[in-house]
Amino acid sequence: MGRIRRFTIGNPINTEAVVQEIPVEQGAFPYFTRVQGIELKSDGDSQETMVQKDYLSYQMGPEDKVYGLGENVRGIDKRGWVYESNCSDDPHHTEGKRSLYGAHNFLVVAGAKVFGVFLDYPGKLTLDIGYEDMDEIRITPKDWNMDLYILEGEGVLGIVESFRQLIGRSYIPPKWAFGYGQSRWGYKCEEDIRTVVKGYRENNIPLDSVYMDIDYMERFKDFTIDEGRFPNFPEFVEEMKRQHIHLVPIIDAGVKIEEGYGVYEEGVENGYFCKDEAGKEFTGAVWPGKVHFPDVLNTQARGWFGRKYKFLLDQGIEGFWNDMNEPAIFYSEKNLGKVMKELKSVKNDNMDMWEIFAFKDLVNGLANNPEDYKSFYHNMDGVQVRHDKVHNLYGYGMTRAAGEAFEELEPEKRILIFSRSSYIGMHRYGGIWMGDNQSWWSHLLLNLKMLPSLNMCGFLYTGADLGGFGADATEDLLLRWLALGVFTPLMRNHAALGTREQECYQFTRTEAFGKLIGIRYGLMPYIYSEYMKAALRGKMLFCPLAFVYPDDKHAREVEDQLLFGESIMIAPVYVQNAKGRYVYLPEPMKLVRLKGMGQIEEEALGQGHYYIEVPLEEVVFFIRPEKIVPYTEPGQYMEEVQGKEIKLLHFASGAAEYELYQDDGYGKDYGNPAHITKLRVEGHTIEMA
Ligand code: MIG
Repeated sequence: MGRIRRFTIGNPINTEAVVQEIPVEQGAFPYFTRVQGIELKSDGDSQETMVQKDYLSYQMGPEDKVYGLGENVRGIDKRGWVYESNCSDDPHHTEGKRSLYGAHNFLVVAGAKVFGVFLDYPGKLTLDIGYEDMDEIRITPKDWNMDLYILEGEGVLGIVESFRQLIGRSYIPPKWAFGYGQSRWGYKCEEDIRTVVKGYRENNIPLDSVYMDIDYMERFKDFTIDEGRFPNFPEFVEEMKRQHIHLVPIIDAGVKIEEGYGVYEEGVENGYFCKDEAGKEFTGAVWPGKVHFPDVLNTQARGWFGRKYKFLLDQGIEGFWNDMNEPAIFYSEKNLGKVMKELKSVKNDNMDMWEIFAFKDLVNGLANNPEDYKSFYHNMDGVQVRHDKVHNLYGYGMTRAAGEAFEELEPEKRILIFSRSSYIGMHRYGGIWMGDNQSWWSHLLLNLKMLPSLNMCGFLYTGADLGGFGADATEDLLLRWLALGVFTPLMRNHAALGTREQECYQFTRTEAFGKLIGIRYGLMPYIYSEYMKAALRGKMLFCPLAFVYPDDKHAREVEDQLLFGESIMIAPVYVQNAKGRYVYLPEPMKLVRLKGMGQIEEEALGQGHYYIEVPLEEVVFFIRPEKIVPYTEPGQYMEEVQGKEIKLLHFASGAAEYELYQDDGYGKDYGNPAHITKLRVEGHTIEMA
């Protein structure tokens, strides 16, 4: 095992990101130096200004690569950009952004020296990885109160494994949550959901869950059901279960202000909401109009909010997604008044360029305004903390609320929960989805690149909105995206209100969709086993080639292929109209071509570069030497796959072994050795193509 060293700067807030007690070392920390002083900076209009600099600096070598940062834009190698940890509700995941919904401050530098660094700091943190100076890492927190962990060990993988030990076991969802799910913002009533289920079942496209977006609620109030749209909800949940469908409702962070609404009234009575400077409930606005934010960083308030999920558990619900928990704020009551006044002063009948810009900026600046985040407070078990100092913990707190409550309310049963916003530590309580991406080919690739970075930070149960959330999806994009989604633990197609309908049955090649998603179910023995082992043993599920073949200079550069579990390498097609793609094999591998589970072609290939044809309807992957992939016959839903005969794909020349993990998919006796079955094959001489 590697070495973990902890250094404390100032007086850090306890985020509970880590689960191991590491003694604090005194003295200077290794690798980084703190640089302080005055710097002249040009502002882009050739104006020079003096700025105070104060950051942690690391001088990168020419060969250094920098991995990590979980959910973020750009590459697997993070070098060459400046990132921020500042959880943001931003639906434009473009290269120019610095922050998405999560804050995952873990990096591994790999070059002449290999080490990891975790900055346990819940405020805004700037991570410049070769932006100001191509060869320097500069890390700048808002204030100097943090725990800094330095990790050393056997290569990148060794360091990641010690980090995962440090932060504790990743969340494990119920098995049905590995099935395919359909979602869309806009399903409004029972009939809309029935139509979706019918569309899938009639076209023989497998389906396990349908997600319920905000419209199921009564005027967007958490823990309510609109009775007009869902006249008998428990009965409807049952009706869906009879068709083997799990309904997964959304929960938003803001609680509507409304007399007579129990959640609001209890929250006010007990002081469970975040307060402003004056000690009054802070008022922001989100979907329901004005809301208060539950103080999920306070133990009592967290317990209270978590127990509210019981309202839905009691009606047969077994899974949830937590949204808007950066927290997103459309506007605050206080700022709205100010902006309205200022708007009047710039508005006239003939606005010039500057006036119209000012006008637009004022309006756009209402949402997620940094000033608002400085204007409310948490009661962290007796200590008043201004929100911006702990901003990145809010989504973590909300999902922890749910996770802790599930332990109490359903101790024997796994409940599905995943969140939009997160911080390291939250990976123990739930998964995350990657937020509001777009129906763009570049976002298919971004989805792939984010997977290993998230795994490094403990987030294993994750996936992107397949087909893309914003913008209109095309049939080929959805097919290609599903061919990646076949491997992601969360496999969910989700789309925004107003975009083209993208349920698989809306397109022409329904048979191809059925076969493609069928592959997910067929490979479930492997997918589930690998997930469980990765979670229980603290390993990567999706791994960059560079981590496994560090001495192979081609493998080190590959950013569009990943190892998935111990046996498989994937290389999805992410370019429109491409008939296939180039693939690099760092060692001999067996190509497996699936035209649905019924038609499997195999071909052994030597190490090297190949152009591989991949028709739209097919899934292609590669099996590593002496490795096994268990599979089975697909089904229309998870329960239909459970217990079917296990068959083996393999690429073994000698005797090879595989540990198959099987359990009932609900229980929590994870460590039970009876869950592991050792599979063996006696290989044979392999003919290379
Ligand atoms: O501001 O609930 O990321 O998945 O469909 C949009 C509506 C609010 C954002 C989520 C998205 C969801 C949408 N929500």
